[in-house]
Amino acid sequence: MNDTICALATAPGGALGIIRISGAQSLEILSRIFSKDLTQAPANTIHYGHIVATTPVGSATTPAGFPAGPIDEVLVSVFRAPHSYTGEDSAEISCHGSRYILNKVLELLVQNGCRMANPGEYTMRAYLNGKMDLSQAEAVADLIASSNQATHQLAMSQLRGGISTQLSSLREQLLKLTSLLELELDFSDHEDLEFADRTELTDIANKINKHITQLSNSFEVGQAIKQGIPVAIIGKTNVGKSTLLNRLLREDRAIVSDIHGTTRDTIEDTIDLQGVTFRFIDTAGIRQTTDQVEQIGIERTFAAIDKARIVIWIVDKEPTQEELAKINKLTENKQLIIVRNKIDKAESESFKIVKITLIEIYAKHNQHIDQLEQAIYQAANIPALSDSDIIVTNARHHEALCRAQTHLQRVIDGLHQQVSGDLLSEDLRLTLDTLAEITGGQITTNEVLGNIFTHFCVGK
Ligand SMILES: Nc1nc2c(ncn2[C@@H]2O[C@H](COP(=O)(O)OP(=O)(O)OP(=O)(O)O)[C@@H](O)[C@H]2O)c(=O)[nH]1
Ligand SMILES: [Mg+2]
Repeated sequence: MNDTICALATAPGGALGIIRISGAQSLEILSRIFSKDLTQAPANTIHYGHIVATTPVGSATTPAGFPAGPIDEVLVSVFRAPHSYTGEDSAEISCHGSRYILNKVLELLVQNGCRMANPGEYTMRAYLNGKMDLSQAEAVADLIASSNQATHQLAMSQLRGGISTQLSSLREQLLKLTSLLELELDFSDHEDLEFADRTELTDIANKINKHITQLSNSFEVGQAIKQGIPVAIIGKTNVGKSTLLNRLLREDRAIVSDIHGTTRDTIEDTIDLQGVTFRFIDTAGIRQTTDQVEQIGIERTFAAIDKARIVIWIVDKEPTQEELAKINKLTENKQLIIVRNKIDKAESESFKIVKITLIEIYAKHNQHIDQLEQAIYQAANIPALSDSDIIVTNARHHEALCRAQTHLQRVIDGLHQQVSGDLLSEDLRLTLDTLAEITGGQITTNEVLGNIFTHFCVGK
């Protein structure tokens, strides 16, 4: 924490490259290689100048491996503690994006006293200096990784303290419960005093439990949004599954032919619908076959159904009641969309299927695909991604919420079984501590922190 660190903060290949420096010595070290003295530079100022291997005043000889003249013409932004990203004195050098220049500047910084930063070290310092809590620090990594509107919005809400707010409200309620319980303990000898009875305590505990459950349950949809919502496209051979995949992806991704059993393996790709990523999986058509390879493909179809949240079942003629029953059983707990393809084949009349989403398309000529996309988006049942709807996306948070639930459940059971207040207090304390791990209140060991921040990119 005492070192002054440096790293390249931008991806290679751009017109500019930004080098970040942070730590107490930042401006002193930088001044040794910059054409101006920045040690007294005020906070939040930008300085134009040159990076040079030898300071203009001082030694005249250029170190081996460096050009005699300026290395680059740059802008330096100066930040002062505590008003910087890390909370420390820091600077950002905007260089030209040449790999040679950037390497030379970093080399010079290290020669003059900086250490190369570890992945996520800037954000870790920001956390340790109290600039943000741990869940916000993790949101920074999610924000950098966000690739669409939904993942961006989830990361932004977490960065703005969405989860932290929910947790502090839970904390307040848990503390209230603790104090009511302690009141019971302190005055339990006074028979004439009335306390909150245990039914009331149970009510409060149940309310908290409901809130925690809601948060931990949101993880499933959070994961789906982060990784792309899996949609399996299934049906008999030759009904047009691969044609539909190609229409949805707007490219000829899968081979289409009128030979039954064309697709023998699963084919996956993603598209964004209304800012949410969907992962479509085209599958081998389901039929009786003696072909071993096709049989393996069909087994994969069942595995794909298993993993999917949404199943699109394509038919080209009216399914029998028996087929319908089979599909319903196969897609229990999933959103099923029945798609009738080849509506151009005029001999078929309208289906009599009721109560199930049925979309009619003409995949070959790209007709009604937009209607189907709308149905897919609705089936995904994405909650409104507003600030008030907190969706847990982080596995560490989810794990802590589940543990907190276990502790709280012991409190609820204990209240019911007339367990003594001091034992209940202990479980309440564990619930509080476990929830505090999410924002970092109870996490101090370097190992745990190291683990969280190594997943960041260098320079953040
Ligand atoms: N008439 C008509 N033909 C279609 C339509 N959609 C697809 N087809 C044709 O149906 C045949 C089968 O299409 P595929 O997309 O390969 O069907 P599949 O379900 O992937 O077939 P398998 O991979 O064998 O299971 C091809 O000849 C397509 O051109 C449609 O809307 N109308
Ligand atoms: Mg196919």
